[in-house]
Amino acid sequence: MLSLNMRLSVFFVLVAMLPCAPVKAQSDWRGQAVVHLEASPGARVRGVPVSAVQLGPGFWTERRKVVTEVSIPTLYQEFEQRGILDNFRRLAGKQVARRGPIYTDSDVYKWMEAVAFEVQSGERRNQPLLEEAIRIVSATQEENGYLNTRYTMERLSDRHQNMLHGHELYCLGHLLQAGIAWYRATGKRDLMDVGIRFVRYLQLRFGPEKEPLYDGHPEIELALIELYRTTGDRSFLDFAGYFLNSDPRLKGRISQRDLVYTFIGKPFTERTQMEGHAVRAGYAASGAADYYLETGDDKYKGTLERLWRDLAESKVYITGGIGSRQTGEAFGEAFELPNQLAYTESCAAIANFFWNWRMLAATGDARHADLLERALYNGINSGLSLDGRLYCYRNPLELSGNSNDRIRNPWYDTTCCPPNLQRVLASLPGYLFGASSEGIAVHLYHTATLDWRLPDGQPLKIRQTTTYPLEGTVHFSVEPGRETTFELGLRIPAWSSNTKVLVNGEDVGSVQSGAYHRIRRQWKPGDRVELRLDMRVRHTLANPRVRDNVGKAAVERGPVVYCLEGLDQPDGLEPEKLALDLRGNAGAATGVPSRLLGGLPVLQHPAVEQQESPSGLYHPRQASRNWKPAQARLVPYFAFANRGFTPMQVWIPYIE
Ligand code: FUB
Ligand code: ZN
Repeated sequence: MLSLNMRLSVFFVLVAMLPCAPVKAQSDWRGQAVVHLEASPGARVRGVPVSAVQLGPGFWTERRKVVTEVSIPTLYQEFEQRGILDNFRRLAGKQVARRGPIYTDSDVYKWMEAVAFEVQSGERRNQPLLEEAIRIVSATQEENGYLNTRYTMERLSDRHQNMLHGHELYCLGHLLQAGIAWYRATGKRDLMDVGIRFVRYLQLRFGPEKEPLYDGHPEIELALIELYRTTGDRSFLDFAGYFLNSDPRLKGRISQRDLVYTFIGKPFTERTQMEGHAVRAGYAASGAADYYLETGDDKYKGTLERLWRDLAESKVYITGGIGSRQTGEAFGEAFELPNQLAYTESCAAIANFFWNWRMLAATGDARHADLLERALYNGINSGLSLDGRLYCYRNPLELSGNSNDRIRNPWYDTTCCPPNLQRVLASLPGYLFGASSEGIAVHLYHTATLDWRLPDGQPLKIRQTTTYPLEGTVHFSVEPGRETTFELGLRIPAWSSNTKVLVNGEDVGSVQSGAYHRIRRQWKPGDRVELRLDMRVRHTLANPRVRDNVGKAAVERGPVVYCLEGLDQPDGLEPEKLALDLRGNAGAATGVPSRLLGGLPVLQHPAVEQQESPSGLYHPRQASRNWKPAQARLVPYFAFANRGFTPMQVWIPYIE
């Protein structure tokens, strides 16, 4: 009599020998956006392909250049030096030990996805490395479709044994996303088919009426839904729904602690707040938004809206970072937003960005674009050093300048953030514009040319020219193939309180902030639009329930949050003795553009310096404080800790 395990093995070998049900890929691989919503019933705004947007000179072009020339090749070297690629070669016979944490395969896949996005943009410098990585990865797939360097050979018996913390499906999700991005770059299915074979393997064994399956780190949902969009195979969407809805047989099998930490184990629609591990919760919400976009299920929409409000109204940092607690890398309670202890992992800000992109697609609401822009310029952008060699895992809002706190590093044992940052920046052209049944929306401002089409299929080019976020003026030239009526929607950020829009030189009148300004008219080739955003320096206060920020203000300019770094302060001014002077003309800060800091201005801000520091831990309150006028220097937050160890703070005491 064969044991159960042996019978299962025979079964899987037989299944592997059956011809795999072919999955047709949608033919127009060139026309697919990062999140491809062409046929999605719940989408009000859809993205355009990365290849349809050519970025011109400017802020993100500089950042992307650094990613291409420095970050991507150096991370590949790190993978080689640290045996991460050898983990795959080992399965093809190389005599080495497996290295790295259980989820390290996913770091390679995210890196691959980043390069595939570059190729979508026409940047082929790193393509040979990617092709080599595809060969290495593909060679290790088992006959039955399984692929993971951890749960094999001497650890084969661990396979599927620890679904809660094992990351098998998390790694597969990233493999699928890499395969899809590569397919959309080249039309080549090789890597995507590797992922599909793994999914088929799972679908044979797991699911409703089969063995229950769950993933302790949401991610596969996003990937499966994108695979559905790419191939049209509905079983992938249903499989994602199976994870999101949670197998009813799991009820009672997952502890309360893990229900919170992993954000799985009960139906997504029963969630009432953002909690637990921030990346997991953010990816789960992104996957759920994808599910809504494909199914139009209103229960999902209601839950998503509720969770989003919970986040936006009480749990997001001003930098767009999320996750307050280092323990469990988790959300805290409402308004629990410590600065120095903030966990704010780069991946968590990215999850916030992904989620808001999908919410924007579902609703068309500018608040989602505002939040994703906030995360992009600040909490995500800070994760990559200016030279592209170092990465933040945490992105705190205050640092003591202690050299033990090595906030930027070339590598982390858990190196999830570096390739995640790379894939976001590589895919960025795909996030500037949106298309709807009414016309085109502009979500993000940067010099760029969109070469796309109108809903009726006729070609349309839009060129934006700007130095944003250095300045707030954006010029558009609109080039439809012929004269035609459609809507051009310009996002007016909530922070732009005095905005002007001119069409062919004529002021359109009042413009509402925090909304899309929709210009519906008959456009003819050569029409011009000018947008003038309000780039005055702003002072922002936090709700007093954020105890760390009481009596402090943050300084913002456009989408960029500023911070104060000790090394910039003149005459040895000590940051802890300094308060911003908001009396009189609070907007008196002036800016001097600095090449060093992403080309954005360093702000000279009126301040006061406390003369005597009272000694001792406690002291009587003084009736009047002895202040001396001073000038504080502020730099963009994303550039913090690029010039050595120095104290830093985003929230700064003020007098008024
Ligand atoms: O568990 C995989 C990744 O490692 C998570 O997304 C990050 O938060 C880090 O814990
Ligand atoms: Zn990370």
